[in-house]
Amino acid sequence: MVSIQIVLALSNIMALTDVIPSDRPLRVAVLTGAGISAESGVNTFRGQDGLWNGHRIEDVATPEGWIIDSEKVWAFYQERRRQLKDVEPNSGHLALSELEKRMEAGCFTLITQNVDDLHERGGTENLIHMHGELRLVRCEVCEHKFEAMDSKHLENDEFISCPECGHAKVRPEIVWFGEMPFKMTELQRAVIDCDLFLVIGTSGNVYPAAGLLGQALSSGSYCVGFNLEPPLNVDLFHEFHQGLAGELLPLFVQELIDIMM
Ligand code: BV8
Repeated sequence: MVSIQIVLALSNIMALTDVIPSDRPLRVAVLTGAGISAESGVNTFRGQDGLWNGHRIEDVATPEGWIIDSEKVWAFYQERRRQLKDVEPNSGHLALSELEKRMEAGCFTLITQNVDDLHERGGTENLIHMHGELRLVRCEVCEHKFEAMDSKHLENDEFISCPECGHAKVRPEIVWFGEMPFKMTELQRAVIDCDLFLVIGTSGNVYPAAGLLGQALSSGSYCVGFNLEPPLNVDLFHEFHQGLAGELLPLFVQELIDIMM
């Protein structure tokens, strides 16, 4: 732990002080991926042999997969919804919500690729779920969106019909491969306008999420990465810290808060 503190303290203080504007509040944008939820017990996407919870991603996270085998896809998301009650936010989630509390209103945006609800349960408020939310389902006929977390929704894997129009089979409110991520304009604005861009717990495999780092860099943001392994786009960071988000983030956030004071 001491070695991490020395590394973080030395690199952060020298560079971060210059990032903070003298004439206006600091603006921070954050992008998180499955790695920030890993210490809470939520499986990441790419660690095992290309399988994810025992499934090929193409079979369970694509519109084609939904058409071909809706029962399999529905059961896959029902199981992940049930798991939400067994996991809690970890120190990485809590560190980010502590940072948001110290920022001026409108100066902190957290963009997550994750569909779990650990950031909001950890206290983050200005949050964009660019790949959707496990807790929600959507009617493909009338677009009605609602939470499906009651016991009546989760006691079995029966399809849920739309309470608005009666359509027999609502879909997960999830962005599958080949579908456009949510709120792209809003999140790109936050990334382009920020002074400091933090990228945490993502392998840099999936676009357009992985492309946000290049956009931040070209708009002059100071870009800092935190990941267990160097991600595919590691060379783009001004600073990269290798390790567990749950250990690195509390230290980094405290250093940043001390500098901002
Ligand atoms: C789109 C919802 C266009 C599902 C998800 C070729 C090149 C470039 C792009 C493409 C291409 N072919 C196809 C594409 C596009 C495709 C894509 O990027 N494919 C990749 C695989 C090549 N992208 C899309 O389809 C996107 N849409 O492009 O639309 C379009 C345009 C116009 C009109 C319509 C459409 C949509 C992508 C969204 C897919 N949905 N999630 C679900 O969750 O059920 S993506 C899925 O992957 C999750 O959201 C996940 O978060 C995301 C990214 O994965 P990571 O978060 O990075 O997770 P991963 O396991 O990979 O890595 C975790 C990291 O954490 C690891 O590096 C590990 O070392 C680290 N770690 C682990 N523990 C810790 C840790 N770090 C710190 N601390 C720890 N404790």
